[in-house]
Amino acid sequence: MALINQATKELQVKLVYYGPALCGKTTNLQQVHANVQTAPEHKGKLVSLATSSDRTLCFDFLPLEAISIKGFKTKFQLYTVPGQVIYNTTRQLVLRGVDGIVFVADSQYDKMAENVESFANLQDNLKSLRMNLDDIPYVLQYNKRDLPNVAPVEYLEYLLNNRAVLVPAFTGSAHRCEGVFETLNMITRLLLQKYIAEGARRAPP
Ligand SMILES: Nc1nc2c(ncn2[C@@H]2O[C@H](COP(=O)(O)OP(=O)(O)OP(=O)(O)O)[C@@H](O)[C@H]2O)c(=O)[nH]1
Ligand SMILES: [Mg+2]
Repeated sequence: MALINQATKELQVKLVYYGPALCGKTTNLQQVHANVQTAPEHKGKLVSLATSSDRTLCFDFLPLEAISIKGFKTKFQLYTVPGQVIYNTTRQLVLRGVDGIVFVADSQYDKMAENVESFANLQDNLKSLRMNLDDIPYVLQYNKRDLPNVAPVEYLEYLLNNRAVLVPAFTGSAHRCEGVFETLNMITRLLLQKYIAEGARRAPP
């Protein structure tokens, strides 16, 4: 759950990058860490627990302190889940207390079943935590657009962006940092809108 302190105007939010194995979640965080425009003291360490072949074993974690937005000093905690199917318990743990989600899909044609399975797994895991994707801001990133065998964006939209409310979707080539900040900026904007609006509703008249 986001921690909002109206007195000190501080907001702390947890963002989780979700998606199938090898879709590029960790790469997104590495690019954010390498390229974010923030004072060094506001950029935390990128902590990764990986196997010897660089697959996320537990999670990647990157704390970021943004300069104040609309008067709120905002801290973002960015996590990725391990995409490999066997690590579902870890995915559930990482999702606990999530405020916003970036679902990273692998655009390659032969990854469509894995994308759909991972998106369904996300909804199942949220349910097991008594949460609902309808209530959580999320965006989609169609990654690996640089590869030759990618599905058209319309097809990815048809498969993944077909719920009652259409959500923002971005194409990306995360290893070249393309689409990485567009995606992050949008989810942070959605979160700030949500929490600042909620804060305003709760504020005394
Ligand atoms: N061609 C290409 N390769 C990419 C892109 N994004 C990531 N990769 C590569 O894909 C591989 C897997 O990327 P990761 O970021 O480790 O994937 P992940 O989603 O964290 O995988 P898990 O931790 O196993 O769930 C790495 O070799 C990346 O360099 C991209 O946009 N295009
Ligand atoms: Mg990873």
